[in-house]
Amino acid sequence: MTRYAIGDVQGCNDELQALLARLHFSADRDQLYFVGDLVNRGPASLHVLRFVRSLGDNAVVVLGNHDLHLLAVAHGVRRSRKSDTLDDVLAAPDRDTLLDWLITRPLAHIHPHGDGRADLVVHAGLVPQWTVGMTLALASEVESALRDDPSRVFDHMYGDEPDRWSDDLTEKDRLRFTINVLTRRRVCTADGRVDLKWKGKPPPSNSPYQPWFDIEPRESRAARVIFGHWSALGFVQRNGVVGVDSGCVWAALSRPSTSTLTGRPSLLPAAGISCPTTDPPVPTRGRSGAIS
Ligand SMILES: [Mn+2]
Repeated sequence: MTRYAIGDVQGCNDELQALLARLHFSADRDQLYFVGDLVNRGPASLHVLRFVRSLGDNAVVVLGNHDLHLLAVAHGVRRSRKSDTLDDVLAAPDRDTLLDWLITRPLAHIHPHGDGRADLVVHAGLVPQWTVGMTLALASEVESALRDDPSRVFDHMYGDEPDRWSDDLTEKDRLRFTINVLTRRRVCTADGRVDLKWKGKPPPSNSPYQPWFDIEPRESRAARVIFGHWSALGFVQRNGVVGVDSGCVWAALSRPSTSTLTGRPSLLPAAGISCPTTDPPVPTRGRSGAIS
């Protein structure tokens, strides 16, 4: 069995299928880890949802900000934005089946390797103060709240405050902060203050804000963290993390989809692949960015 981590698909079904063909993916044999944002911006969110759901236990999906936005729109808490491409999902005859499946996906997933190592999968990032255990507990609290009363979560989800972690946050603020960190944030300060507006390339080295995984000390080092959400960063593997959002949707929107897989690795809808479950790790394979 091979485990593949796949970056933000964002409705790019043709590119996803082409990537899986290139990997010789077998649903009987292999497992896919999607780092969130299955939907929106691209042209085929409905097909992506149907396909990934059909994989059953062979696909692990964590929720991204676009997935949560789709759910908030479906629950009538939020209106579609002009740039959204979610209408096919919202009008589908099987929309309830798909959305009921989507809303029960986790915000963080841990995969223990059995030898003391583990992979932690989230969409965007963590704060330096969170351990792996805290991250899973906070994600679990959001997952329970989404199951119990989704509209209540979505009502309070939008907003950038609080911008710093504290053990004393109220339940509502804790839910929002957890969602913002796990699904939206890219940079923070050494004391954990987040700037949710930051997009584009990482800040200059003299900025107090740095990529979340470059802040030391980071309490989540017990696991390798696999994440997406930052297409301008591209594929990154350092400091105990693997970032796999290589911006498929932006390449796909500006180029014919058939060219996507013949281009540079950064045009792939996924970069981080091949997480072997046996030691020693298989070596990096070719240009598609195998991780070990
Ligand atoms: Mn995202």
